[in-house]
Amino acid sequence: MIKVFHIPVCPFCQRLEILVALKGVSSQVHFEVVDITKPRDPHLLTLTGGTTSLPVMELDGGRSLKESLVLLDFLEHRFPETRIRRTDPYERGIEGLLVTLADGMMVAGYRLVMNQDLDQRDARVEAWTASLLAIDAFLTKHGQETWLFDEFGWAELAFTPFFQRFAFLDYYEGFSVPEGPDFDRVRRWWAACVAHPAAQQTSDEEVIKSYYDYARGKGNGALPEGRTRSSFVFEPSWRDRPWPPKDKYKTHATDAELGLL
Ligand SMILES: N[C@@H](CCC(=O)N[C@@H](CS)C(=O)NCC(=O)O)C(=O)O
Repeated sequence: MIKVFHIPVCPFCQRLEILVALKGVSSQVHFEVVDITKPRDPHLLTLTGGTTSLPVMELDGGRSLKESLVLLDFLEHRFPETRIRRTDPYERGIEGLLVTLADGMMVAGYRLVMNQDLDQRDARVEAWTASLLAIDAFLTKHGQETWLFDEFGWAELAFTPFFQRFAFLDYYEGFSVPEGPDFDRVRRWWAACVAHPAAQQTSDEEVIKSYYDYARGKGNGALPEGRTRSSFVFEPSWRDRPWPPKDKYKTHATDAELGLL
């Protein structure tokens, strides 16, 4: 049994969950939940070599691996019966190239949702828009009608968790993929990715409620000023909490208003 320590709603961790679902090996990979709002268990720090970010994979013989793309590669080779990566060397290179664009888009999207300064907003929107244009151009050149190749594959599973997190941009910034033909290709890909049956581990509601602190400029369990409970706490469950205020630049909700007490 392979054990993966993960944070629910973490997009990097969800990449692994999607791959496991696509391969149909969920009975052979156990996902153990870690509460990001509490100090890390020393055992986890041993597995990661001291870093706090997850996912991390525990293997037999005291071995471990981390970094989502490394873990995806491990699982692809460990369970070769259903191949998700392309086997043709050139096509494999193309999907690898597209995956290199995921980080830039992720950073630009997170910088936009975490922005607290209205004067910075246009520049951050521009950076995020530029990252989408690059993906659109890549898909227009190399992609098929919907997917990069003939079905939801390696590149799709690397991007989809972030497309789903960007429900927070729509909610807190009133901003999604821009209108217009320059974005048609990436918009079509995005819509197909988030609707794929293997990628339904989270929902817009869970993302929007959990990432309220990001919208207030604080990531990874850090607390915005005046608050004592993170929006990533497990109890009360996000399901039982009210929707947070949308206007992150003006309204700063308390623990009580967020239903966190
Ligand atoms: N490059 C890493 C990034 C993982 C990452 O940033 N995970 C976040 C959650 S989304 C995390 O563990 N944050 C908590 C922390 O760093 O303490 C990967 O691809 O696995």
